[in-house]
Amino acid sequence: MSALATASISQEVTPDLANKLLYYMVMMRELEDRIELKLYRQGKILGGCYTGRGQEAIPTGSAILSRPDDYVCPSHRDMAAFLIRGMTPREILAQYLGRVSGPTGGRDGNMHMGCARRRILPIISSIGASIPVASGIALSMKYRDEPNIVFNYWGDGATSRGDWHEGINFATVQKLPIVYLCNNNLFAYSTPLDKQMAVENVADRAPAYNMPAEIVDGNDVLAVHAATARAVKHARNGDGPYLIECKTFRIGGHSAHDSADYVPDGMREEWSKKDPILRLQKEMVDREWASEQDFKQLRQGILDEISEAVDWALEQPYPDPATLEDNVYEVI
Ligand SMILES: Cc1ncc(C[n+]2csc(CCOP(=O)(O)OP(=O)(O)O)c2C)c(N)n1
Repeated sequence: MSALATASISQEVTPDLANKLLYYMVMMRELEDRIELKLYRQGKILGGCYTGRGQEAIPTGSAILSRPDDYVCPSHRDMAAFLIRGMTPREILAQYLGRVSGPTGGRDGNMHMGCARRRILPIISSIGASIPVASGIALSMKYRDEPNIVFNYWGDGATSRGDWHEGINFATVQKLPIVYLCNNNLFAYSTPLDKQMAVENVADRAPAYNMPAEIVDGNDVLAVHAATARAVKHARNGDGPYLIECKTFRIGGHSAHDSADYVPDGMREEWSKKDPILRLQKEMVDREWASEQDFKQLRQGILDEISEAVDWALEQPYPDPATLEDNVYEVI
């Protein structure tokens, strides 16, 4: 089975679900903006700073369908997946600010974070490396006869790595319960799609593994949600992995230091018109579920929540240098 289909908008969306989706997309946007456009520029965040501006619909529309005992393996563009799994803005900000109260206890200052209790695999910096690990997690679930599944996220660039092919091959042969979410944002750092793969779509790679795949508009959170619901049903049913290729665009640079001058003129402006947040808001207004005033209130509440979390995180201590050698296997 390898049908490439364009998902239609789910008719089963309720106002409650739409509000939840909107909350997480706006929280991701505003939290990342605070991190990149303020804290990073104030010199409070060191090292790389990666955001998923314009891609919020992908982690939101999919991770919202995860159950507490499922596992999520996010990429560096999937802040909403962390939020949906229960990681708080306070914890995330403490992580970025290198404080002891963050998920890595101040060992790292960006998105290389996870949480075993919430079943979030930490982001692995080496692109493509999460795919075999996701296979391993899913295999353990299968061995234990657990009814859980894995959500594994990555970009188009990851699909040209050997790890991707090995991990997918193993998962499909073993019929592992995995939903793959590809954010195809048309660039892997500065490399455009046609310079790193000879097929038009990432989904075109799926038939080689006898894996079902579909292509969706990654800027349409309802379409991502509907496709994920199909994929989840497939994976929970024991029918093996399922790939959803979400077509999108990275509105910012690869990371905060990147002005992305390699992006052709006009492309960013064109994609900005397809902003996933504005799109859901329009849908909600058209269905008479919310008004512009509601959106303003929601955003203000989120901004207040973030400001409170920033103040809290800035008061947290840095790790004690005496703990430097804790949690390492061997000190040479
Ligand atoms: C093996 C490896 N090569 C290079 C890098 C540096 N790097 C980090 S993210 C990235 C781009 C990845 O592109 P893609 O998988 O499409 O994800 P996107 O950043 O577009 O979401 C690169 C080249 C890395 N982390 N790992």
